Amino acid sequence: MTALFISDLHLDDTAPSAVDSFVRVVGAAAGSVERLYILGDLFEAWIGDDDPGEPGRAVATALHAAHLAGTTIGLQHGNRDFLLGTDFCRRAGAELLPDPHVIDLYGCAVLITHGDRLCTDDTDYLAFRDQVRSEQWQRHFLAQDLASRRDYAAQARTASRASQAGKDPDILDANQNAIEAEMRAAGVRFMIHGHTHRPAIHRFEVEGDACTRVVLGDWGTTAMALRWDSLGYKLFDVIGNPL
Ligand SMILES: [Mn+2]
Repeated sequence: MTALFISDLHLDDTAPSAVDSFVRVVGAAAGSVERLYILGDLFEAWIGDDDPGEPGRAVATALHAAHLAGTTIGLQHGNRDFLLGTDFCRRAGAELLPDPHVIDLYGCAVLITHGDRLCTDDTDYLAFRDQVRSEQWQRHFLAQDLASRRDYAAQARTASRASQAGKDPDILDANQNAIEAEMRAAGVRFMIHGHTHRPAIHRFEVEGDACTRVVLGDWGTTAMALRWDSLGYKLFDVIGNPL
């Protein structure tokens, strides 16, 4: 069994080369990787499954081909594409997973999450998150026409950039207490997440137990992904190195 974990592709129609990289990686994974996990922010923005535009179509087509080749695809929401729904997942042959979610890898219980919930020092963001994850907000948003939703998404992105630029970088990182609380609550000693774009393998102790936290990287000219098979796991550049 081989599992591949990726996140933070932030695909949109302004950077077709990133979509091409994704399609290439998924094509190489198809059939040879048994489980592909996408831990959020596959898209830079998602305004609803009824948006007919690229890159949603190209991504769904590539994922569905991998699904048909025997790769199980698990998808989590990120803070940018939290409106990805059942219709997109059906087209992509993917399963929408809850966040957080615990999976079993060779007998090791591993918690997977996008990671934004761990950034507990960023209280403005967590308040915004609560608002946009409410059913009422989402129903109201999705009832608007596509042009209005597109305008809102563009404004939200500009506001998010401005807000992040004024914050101490430490505030935007995962909080160690939140990480440990999450691991204790789930009863795991291994966690994989994305979101912060700070790829690394962190080792620490919780209640005397050795714990590991793997952070995946965002996609640019390189993309740090995690591969896990019977020999162990490694964080590597999935764009520069064939699978
Ligand atoms: Mn994110």
